[in-house]
Order: sequence, then structure tokens, then C-alpha cells
Amino acid sequence: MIRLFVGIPLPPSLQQRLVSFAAGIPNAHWTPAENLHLTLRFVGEVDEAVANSIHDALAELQAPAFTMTVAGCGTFEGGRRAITLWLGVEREPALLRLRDKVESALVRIGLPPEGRRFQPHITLARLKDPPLPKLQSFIAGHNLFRESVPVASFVLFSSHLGRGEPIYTAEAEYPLG
Ligand code: 3AM
Repeated sequence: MIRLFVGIPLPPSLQQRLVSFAAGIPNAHWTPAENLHLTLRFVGEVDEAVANSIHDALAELQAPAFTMTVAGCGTFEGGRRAITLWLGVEREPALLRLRDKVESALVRIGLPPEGRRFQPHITLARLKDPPLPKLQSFIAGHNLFRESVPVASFVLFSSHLGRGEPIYTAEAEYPLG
């Protein structure tokens, strides 16, 4: 079995820039630079045959290259206390269409549809019980961040969960036209 997700990696220069934000909130678990990405579609554990059909389906997908804009900062509330701290990604039509095409391609080959609304974001940290003033000041300090990057491909990542950080590996990369 292999744990997969479809995403857009960030250029190393932007990863380095974002990882430099990782300060000011006690007990935050910050995403390491190399793991900073945009998830288009989480897949989960699948066997090798399904992984191969996912790859074939994604390889056939056609969509244009576009510019992705990272802007804004916010949180998702998780279970009782877990909080995801993120930078937003603008909901531009080309990104939403790519996400829809990925979703349709995966559903066509028999994967269950994604039940959750697509909220494009880059996870900066996972927080447990953060002191609210520190969290608010982090958000206020980063909410005006804005950076656009060209997106010329998307990637099928595997995710290996171990004791430490998950290890994301680009299993295949699909060019955008
Ligand atoms: O891109 P982010 O960090 O928001 O949280 C996981 C990460 O999201 C998410 O998939 C991305 C790559 O691992 N993820 C992990 N398990 C998940 C699940 N069961 C999940 N998303 C939805 N359902």
C-alpha cells in the first residue's frame, strides 16, 4: 500500500521564505521547508494497481499552466484543540479548474469523491493550545503577505508517515500546457 496525494510543490526560494516565518508561536509544529506544498487532492492509502491507474489518469489530464498567488493567513480548527495555521492560495479559475479535473479523473477511475470543499492553502504549522495573543499577532503580521509563482506542473506525491516528519516524495510530475 502507498499513501498518496496530488499537489503543487512550491519553488525552493518560496519554501525558504515561508519557513523563515516559523517563529513566535510556542509549541507550534512548523512544516519543514521541503514539505511546504499545496494539496490539490488527498488520496490516502491505495494498492499498487490503483496507484498505477491514478498515475495513468493524471498523465492524460490536460490543463493550462497558470500563476498561483499565495496570500493571506488564517487557521482551520481541528478536533478539540488542534489548529492548522496556513497561508491562503487565491481561488483563481485556472487552479480551481485543475483541481476539478484532478477530482473528476480520480472519480472516473473509481475513487470515492472528495467530500470536503477545496480550500486552497499551504500548511505552515500545526498548533496545540496556542496562546491566542501570539496566534493573533502572527496572523496580523503575515496576513498581507502576497507572492505569485508560476505553476507549470503538478505532482503525485507519496507520503511516508513515521515517527518524525512525514516524507513526501514526488512519484510523478505532470506538465501543464
Ligand atoms: O496540505 P495539508 O497540510 O493541508 O493534512 C494532510 C496534508 O494536508 C492531508 O493531506 C495533505 C498531505 O498529507 N491529509 C492527511 N490525511 C488526510 C485525510 N484523511 C488528509 N486530508 C484529508 N483526509
